[in-house]
Amino acid sequence: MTGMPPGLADEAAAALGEDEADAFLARAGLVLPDVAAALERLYGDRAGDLLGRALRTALQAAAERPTALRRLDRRREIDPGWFQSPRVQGYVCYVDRFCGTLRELPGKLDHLEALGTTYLHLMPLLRPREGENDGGYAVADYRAVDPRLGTMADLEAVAATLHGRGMSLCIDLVLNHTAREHRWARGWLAGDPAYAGFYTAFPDRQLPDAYDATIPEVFPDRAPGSFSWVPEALGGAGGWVWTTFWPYQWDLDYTNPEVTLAVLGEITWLANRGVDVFRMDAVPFMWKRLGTTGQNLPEAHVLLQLLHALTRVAAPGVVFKAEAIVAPDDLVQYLGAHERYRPECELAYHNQLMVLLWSSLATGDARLARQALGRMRPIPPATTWCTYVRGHDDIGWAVTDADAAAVGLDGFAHRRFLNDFYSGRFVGSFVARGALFQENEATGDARISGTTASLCGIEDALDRGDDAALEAGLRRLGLLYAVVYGFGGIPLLYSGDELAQRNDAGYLADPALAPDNRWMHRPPLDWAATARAGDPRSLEGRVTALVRRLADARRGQPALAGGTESEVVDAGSDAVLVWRRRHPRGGTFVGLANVSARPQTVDADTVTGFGTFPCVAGSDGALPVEDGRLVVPGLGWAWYAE
Ligand code: OTU
Repeated sequence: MTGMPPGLADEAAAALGEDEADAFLARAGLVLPDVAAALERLYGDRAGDLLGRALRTALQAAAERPTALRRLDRRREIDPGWFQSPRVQGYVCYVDRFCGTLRELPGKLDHLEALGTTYLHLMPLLRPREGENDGGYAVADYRAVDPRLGTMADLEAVAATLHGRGMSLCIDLVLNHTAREHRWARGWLAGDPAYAGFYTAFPDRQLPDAYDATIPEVFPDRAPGSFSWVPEALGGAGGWVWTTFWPYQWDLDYTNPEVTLAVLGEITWLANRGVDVFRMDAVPFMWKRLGTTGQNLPEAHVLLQLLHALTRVAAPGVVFKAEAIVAPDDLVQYLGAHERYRPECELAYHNQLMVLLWSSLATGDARLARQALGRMRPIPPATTWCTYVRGHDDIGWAVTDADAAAVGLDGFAHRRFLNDFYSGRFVGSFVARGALFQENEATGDARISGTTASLCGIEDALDRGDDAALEAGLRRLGLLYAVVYGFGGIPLLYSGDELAQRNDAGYLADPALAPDNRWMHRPPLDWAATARAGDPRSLEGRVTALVRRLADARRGQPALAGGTESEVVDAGSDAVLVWRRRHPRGGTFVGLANVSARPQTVDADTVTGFGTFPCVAGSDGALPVEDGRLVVPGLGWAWYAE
């Protein structure tokens, strides 16, 4: 049995005062066995000494925690499921592309409030390296804001303003790697003993080749393999530095506990600036082992659990969101779905739902979605999903061969079909204006870039002046967001989607952005179009009205709270996705979405009592009943609830 490190209780009392120290020690005591076990698992003999140092890092952060944030913590300790409420609805944007700078942000919150936003995810904003920086995912300093966006004081002011409005703030935390310009990387390269072992370099290709043999490539077109030659490495002899992503993003080596402690210091320091949710970037990659894919290793989970527990000892109101774009069985693990539950991340991106929705629209068939969603393992009640239609990244077709085979599809052929379809190469039911991202000649893999509206066929319809195609495109966009807002979990509205913004070619003019076509779906928010959104007949007005309708309807649905999961139901039509949620404290919610262009009927009785529930929202109002079956119009959706 591990005890509290000697002296810690007195230090806590001195740093925090009696009352706060009591709460701090209670929190620490609760996670102590798990933290000690995690340290031992990762660092063996060194664990004993590390425990004291880790808890002292947490104590220091607790002592520095501003009063207003402590008050928020207290509220969240009383209501630990605060992020599971149906009133929590997200908006995702880049500060510069949304409003310019952090200073201007508080003045733009009315736009968000009108959309029902209570959770704001600001895309990478910590100081990145100069020049190419992967959209801010190459961080040179975790304790500074990108000067183009403002200062740390501005970020704190934004957090305080959001909290004042009952909103929470999410920022990206990129911990798999730093920019090669980060102080730690410079120190390591220069041989400073304080940073010894912070990164990994090999003198020759022997081990890099051995690792590369089983690690899939993330950016095969311009960054093949997982290592980059750095002439200054290894004392000037040169070495292959571990760089999973771009050559300027150097992977931190978490087998070194000094890295873990340093990172804990950065997380807790940022938590004290007012961040509520950390989007933990690229977590599957944080631990490596020869002969594996280098993703989703058990130690990566132990590491996350460790960082999570210690962060919450310092800042109990803070929540982690996993960004793990991996296969469904691997994905649920980030929510702590282990044999024995240990908190890890409270939130994770529901990449499966996102991918399956786009797949369903392309085929006009919901069977694959039903199959893959239906067999996902349950997630712990203390966690929930972030559901989304589009994000800042490409869409990678995470459809497993097994799920494809179960509905009579060939996985590889289906993924290829989806790439053809969404890059407009497939002349099918609608023309999606996406582009291929990271086409890999060797494996035949590729991913898709493009905005929601462009992928839904809206851009093509507008260009051709085809009103019927435009209507269909709008119905697709509406259907996607209706599923995402009604599925349970935090729905994320991606900036620009509220205005059906199309692909943006502006990035091609900037040499640092031009080679990465993900920028086509990161358009600056079109404020002129927000003015048009006041006109309910305009394109923008219609989409904005739809989002507001979803947001309003959602808020009033207790069954959309977390703590329970959606169950996918076969209601007798292969083209209609039907899901049902039952809230433990009463209330049932049923959602339907017809992914085909033709009307379909579903069996009202299959879904218990379903025909008798009132329709709380829908593309076409309450669904008509014919011969005991409900008729769902083409690309129509409806929410029913009792
Ligand atoms: C993330 O994405 C970010 O979302 C990207 O924008 C960054 O480029 C990247 O990390 C590096 O920081 O592979 O294609 O399973 O899929 O972390 C995007 C997680 C990515 C990875 C994901 C990564």
